[in-house]
Amino acid sequence: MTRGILIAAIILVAGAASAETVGELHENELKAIDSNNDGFLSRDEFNAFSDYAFQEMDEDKNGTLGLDEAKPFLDIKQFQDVDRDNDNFISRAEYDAQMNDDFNTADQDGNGQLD
Ligand SMILES: [Ca+2]
Ligand SMILES: [Ca+2]
Ligand SMILES: [Ca+2]
Repeated sequence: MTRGILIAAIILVAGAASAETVGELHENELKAIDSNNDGFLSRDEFNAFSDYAFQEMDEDKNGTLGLDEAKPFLDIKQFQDVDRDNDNFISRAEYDAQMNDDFNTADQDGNGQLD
């Protein structure tokens, strides 16, 4: 199973050195994403964070992530997992699809929030 890009994006935004799962995120890292500070990561908060992370990675602002842009955050295996049509670019649609999968995977009890 793919490790997904959720963790890479969290590392990017929150500055976490490493985190294997959302459950292992430290308080400070969660706080950076948990904008209403209720200790849970809602779908809306996740989407806002996901959008921010994409903008941060998309250095040339062309709406896709090339290998060079993604390299600091994703290994080649992760990149290929996300690049579903294998054109060597991660489009916004491919990114959103992956982040959505990652959210659903992390939301083990299916309540729409990560805690
Ligand atoms: Ca929240
Ligand atoms: Ca780009
Ligand atoms: Ca692609």
